[in-house]
Amino acid sequence: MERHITLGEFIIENQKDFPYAKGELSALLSSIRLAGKVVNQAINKAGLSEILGKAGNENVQGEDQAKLDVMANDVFIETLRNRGEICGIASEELEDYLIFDEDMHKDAKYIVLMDPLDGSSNIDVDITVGTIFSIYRRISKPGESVNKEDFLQPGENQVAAGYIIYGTSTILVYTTGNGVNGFTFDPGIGSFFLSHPEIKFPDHGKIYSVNEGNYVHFPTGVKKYIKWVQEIDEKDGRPYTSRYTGSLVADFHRNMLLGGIYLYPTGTTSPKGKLRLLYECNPMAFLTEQAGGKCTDGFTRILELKPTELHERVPFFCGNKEMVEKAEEFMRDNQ
Ligand code: P6P
Repeated sequence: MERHITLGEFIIENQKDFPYAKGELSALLSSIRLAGKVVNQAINKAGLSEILGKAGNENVQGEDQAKLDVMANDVFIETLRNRGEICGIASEELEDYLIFDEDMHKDAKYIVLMDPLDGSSNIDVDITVGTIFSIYRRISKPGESVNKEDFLQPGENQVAAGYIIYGTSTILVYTTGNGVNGFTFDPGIGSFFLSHPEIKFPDHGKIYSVNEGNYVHFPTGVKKYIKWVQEIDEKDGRPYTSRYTGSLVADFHRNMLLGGIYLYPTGTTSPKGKLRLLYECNPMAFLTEQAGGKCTDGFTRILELKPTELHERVPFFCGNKEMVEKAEEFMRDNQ
């Protein structure tokens, strides 16, 4: 009988994996776990509580904010503010970063970057959405003021990253650099239980995820890759299957479990691609590499990119190593 340990037990058993193993990881992840439970409950009853629809304002991306976007952002910020380990937060939903400067934060070592509710355009039509988070050690010294450089670190500096997928079940998936593990929420008990130990991309993938509505705007290399995956080649299992939900967390989770590639290339409507380097690409890239996959902007490893601004966007090629390398080959040959 497989032992179903809770997320809390798992974190404590693996505390040694986290730098300064003085319980910081436990505290950080337990606040993310708590906020995830609150957001999960709000999402599950959104249709009944007048919390669907637009909040009537735009976020820094110029996108209509859904009421649940705002709610999720507030829940994570307030829950994380209650931790002494965190000195600041940057969120896809906020123009600038937030500094936590109460006394309890003065010796804090960590910062959190997050997309509190990714894929929120799907909320009103009951399609899976997710929360994405990254944890970094601050660069400024405890006691110094938190500054923008703390938030503009390359993704390879992440000490932890993960997501919560609010789907047919709610699963928290995270890594601290020692593999990827998934925990399914049992609402009857109110705990997350280890359900997906040591997740790895399968050796071969046959799923491609891209919004082909933007095909005419894609770089030639992507157009040729898409035509290649649609050719008949029984030995190679082509044509591959197209699966695209409009929710990165849902497409990523499925592709990591079943094998696949997710692409958000450049296009005239998104000259640098749509996905945000800090809040979507870096955490997913950390998870990808820890699960044996590959994640680049078509040419360069995502985790090595040096951010220059909080909301910068980059092209995103993410998934099975051999699938990403094939797409990169088309990009190289068609520059
Ligand atoms: P499009 C959601 O807004 C998101 O950031 C990802 O979750 C999703 O994969 C992508 O954008 C969808 O973008 O342009 O295809 O609707």
